[in-house]
Amino acid sequence: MDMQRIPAREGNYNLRNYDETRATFKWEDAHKYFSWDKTGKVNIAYEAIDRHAENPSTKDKVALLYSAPGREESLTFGEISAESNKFANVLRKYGVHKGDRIFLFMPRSPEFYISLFGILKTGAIAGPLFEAFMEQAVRDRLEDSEAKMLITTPDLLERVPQEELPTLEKIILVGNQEIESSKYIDFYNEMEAASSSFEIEWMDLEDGMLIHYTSGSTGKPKGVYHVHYAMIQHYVTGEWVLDLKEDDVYWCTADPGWVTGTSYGVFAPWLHGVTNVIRGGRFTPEDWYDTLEKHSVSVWYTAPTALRMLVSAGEDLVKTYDFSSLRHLLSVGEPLNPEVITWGLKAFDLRIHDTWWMTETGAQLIVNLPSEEVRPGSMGKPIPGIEATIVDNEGNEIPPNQMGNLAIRAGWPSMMRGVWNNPSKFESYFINGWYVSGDSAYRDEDGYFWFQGRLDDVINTSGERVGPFEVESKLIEHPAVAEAGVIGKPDPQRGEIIKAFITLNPGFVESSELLEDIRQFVKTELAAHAAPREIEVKDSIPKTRSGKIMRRLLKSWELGLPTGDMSTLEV
Ligand code: 6R9
Repeated sequence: MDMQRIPAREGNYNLRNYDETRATFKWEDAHKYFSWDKTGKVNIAYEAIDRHAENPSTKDKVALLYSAPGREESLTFGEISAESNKFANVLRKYGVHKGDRIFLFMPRSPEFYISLFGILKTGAIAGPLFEAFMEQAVRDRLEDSEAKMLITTPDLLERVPQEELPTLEKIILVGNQEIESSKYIDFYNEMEAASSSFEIEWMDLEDGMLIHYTSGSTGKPKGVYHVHYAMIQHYVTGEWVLDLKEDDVYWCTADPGWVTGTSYGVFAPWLHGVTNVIRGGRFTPEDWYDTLEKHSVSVWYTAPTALRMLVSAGEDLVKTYDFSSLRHLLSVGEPLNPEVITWGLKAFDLRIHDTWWMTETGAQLIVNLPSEEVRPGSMGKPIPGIEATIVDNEGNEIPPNQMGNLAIRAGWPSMMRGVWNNPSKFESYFINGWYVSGDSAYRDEDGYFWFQGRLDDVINTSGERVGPFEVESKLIEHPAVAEAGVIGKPDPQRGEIIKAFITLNPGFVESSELLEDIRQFVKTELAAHAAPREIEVKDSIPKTRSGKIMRRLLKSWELGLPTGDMSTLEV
């Protein structure tokens, strides 16, 4: 079943002795990299930014290399430190304190990163929102977290239902606009007046740092809650897995609205003091290649959908660029097809290193290390400090080569510490001391893990996690839709696309205009990436006797598979 195995090349990798490190490593060993080893107090903003700004040899090093259509900018560690101090002062002035939830809803921009570190410096908990979210998605998240402030742009403001968010005291607007309400604060005016020195809030290791909302198969999105101590794992995986070295130019393509865009788009590179490329917007293959070439990127962390798009763009395009600086390639978010790895060897003369983890896990857990053999199709092996296994439904470990639920021994540093407002949801992840991921996988005799699929109905489209329930709920708000069932349909480029089955209310007749209207409705109220690419009208939607939509049956229909046990189907 294995494709050809790809051995590691000779190289000066940060982690060269996996087995030995695995046998001896304790998380406490990594405390020495941080100032809290002496003080017991911590702030990730200090370790990622201020520490390098205080050091004369790194103060003027470029931290952020930003480019977007129409804007190019670079900021040093010293500048981000000073600017985020200013922003922390602005937040303090308006009453932000430790533990408050402060949300960010804006495109990737230097202001985003300055604001994020400003928030963290006050001890508040940051909540980044993906810029494509529409009103419903924004409302759900700000409501559930009882956000006190929001930083956004005038363009995005119309998607914020302010009247329905009683806890939202102020909105900081990044962009030129007339300020008409006492609720609005002008980012640039306030920054101009603010002092660039700030007494950082020293936190305990287990104090809150970040909330990322993510989707499950039922209910509204869950606020996955992370603490400052997570940084130890961001740091260690930055060293071992990203293989970061002082002179690297690193680029992670993920948006900071998703966990990869914070853990590996912000924290891991800056904890290592590495120059970090941030590219705004969604891309074409030409944009990706331009960015890699223009900034002489040396370490690139991206996603299978992006790589598949590059494959489709063809090998001739690759040959027109100079990628001689590139030395390490990584992927996350979806299964990485072996064919893409084979293509990577040809196109870049490099292996692509798959990594597995989740919003809930906060950092990489199962990875392909640069010094280890790559088995194409496998997610790799657990990093030192992590125990991973496969369990059955009762939480008992099962032998190699048998499929089951991928599970991790609970208690690693970057593990979520809660689901906001939902302790029972949090508890439901754990059984017998294992965190149970909901991904099915098996482990081979040599300890490599092989992803098989999701065990629930969560959809993974272009690496973005979408809950079918949210899409169904939005669909039935459309006047024409009576019932809806939503599934992920396999797609060669995007992994899965969203397909909706609906029934129509009396008086509505199926037409392509109507279906397009329904699609647009989801797109404009929830998010573009959550809008079904395909909608099929049915006479009825199959449900269990207790009224649950049988998404699995819909999927079997779609794929032309046998429908299996239908004994719970409503008749
Ligand atoms: C970091 C991130 C998590 C889900 C996860 C799994 C899928 C992630 C993967 C992978 C196959 C990999 N996933 N990495 N599937 N191979 N290397 O993506 O977090 O958005 O929470 O998604 O993504 O199904 O459970 P998140």
